[in-house]
Amino acid sequence: MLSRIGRALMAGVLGGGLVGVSAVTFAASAPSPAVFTVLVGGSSAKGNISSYNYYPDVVTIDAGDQVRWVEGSGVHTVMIGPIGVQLPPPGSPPTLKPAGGSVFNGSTVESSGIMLPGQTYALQFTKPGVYRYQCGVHPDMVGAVVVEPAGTALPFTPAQALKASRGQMQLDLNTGEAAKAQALAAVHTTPGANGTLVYHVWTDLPSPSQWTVPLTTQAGTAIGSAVFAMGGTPGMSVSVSLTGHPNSQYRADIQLGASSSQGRMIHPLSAVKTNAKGIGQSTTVLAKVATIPGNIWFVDVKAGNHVVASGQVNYPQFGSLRYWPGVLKIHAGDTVKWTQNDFHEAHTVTILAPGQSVLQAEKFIGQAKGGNVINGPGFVNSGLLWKGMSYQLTFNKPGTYHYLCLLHYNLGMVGTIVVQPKA
Ligand SMILES: [Cu+2]
Repeated sequence: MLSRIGRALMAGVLGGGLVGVSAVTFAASAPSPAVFTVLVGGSSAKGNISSYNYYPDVVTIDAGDQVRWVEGSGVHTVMIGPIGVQLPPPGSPPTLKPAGGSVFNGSTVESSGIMLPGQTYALQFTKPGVYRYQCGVHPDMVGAVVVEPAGTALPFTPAQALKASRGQMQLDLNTGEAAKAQALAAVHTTPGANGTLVYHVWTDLPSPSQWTVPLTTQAGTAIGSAVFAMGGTPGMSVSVSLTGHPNSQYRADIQLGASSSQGRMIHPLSAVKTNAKGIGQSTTVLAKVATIPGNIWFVDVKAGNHVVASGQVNYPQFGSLRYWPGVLKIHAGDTVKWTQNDFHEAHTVTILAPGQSVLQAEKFIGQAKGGNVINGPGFVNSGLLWKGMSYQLTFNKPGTYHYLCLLHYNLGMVGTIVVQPKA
């Protein structure tokens, strides 16, 4: 379904006259200026899975139209600036404060400040262009607004765009639900010292480290794929495989916000040379790119300047704000090792001392406290755990130990270790 949306979007943009290719368009019947809604963050019915995306994360509008962001789940911001201008890094003070007004003319920096569920933020766009925007809290949460000249026929009406966006959100949440099963299956033990066991607990959920994007012609025929492999050193590799004309060369690149957007290319990829059978493959390493954004990238394959195939990168963005498993039974002397899996967030593993409030404990949020052995009630804190980091704690005394994440306890990120007497 999503690849169809991607193609419809691509066809619409192509048909909008940017490259002079005629294609099916969906003429917007909304009043002008139209108001396009973008959902910010999502969560599953049970609340265990959160998604880190803007929906739709590419919204195509006409100059004069307004985009209205509606916060759905979690804590996010919207920050946008001129094309090519580096915005302040997420988490830095300017990204968390409101800035600007209600009109974006392409040359200012506009910021919503912190948005909580139910809050909205609206901007009218007056200058055509492709604008990337970001969340000031989550480094990999980005979106794009494609502003066409006033009067251009658009790929989606506001109602159609909203409907497509719910599909995007569901894909992210469904992928997160599938990762949950993987998380629970990963709980295992390894031998510890003196006949004890080490229990391996995951904090949050891992995102796919590899992602395949089908490359299709405008008519919808699949001619190849682009495979993104993350977590490599350095950065990410992108392998483009395709079947085309024999003994030919095809250009490939990554575009922002739409296929075939002249001047919007963000990463060139190595050319693909086909053999006598028309089969070719190339691999490009993007050294400075660690993860891919949700849906704002398009891979284009070109013969000369003509786009022969394209694919939208629908990379799912989700997390869980949970420990897996939430309740664990061990024996005195055993060790629990937590490993942080998600790149969207940092978490802590924190046990409060008797009578200690979360507010008191939060003063030490970034500091490891209490060591790696707990012999009874007392304050223990992992410090901030980012993706790939681990923390371990040996429990010597039987009892029930409740722990929490200092950043997300109020969203249900709590766990329990039940320590039984030595077996
Ligand atoms: Cu957390």
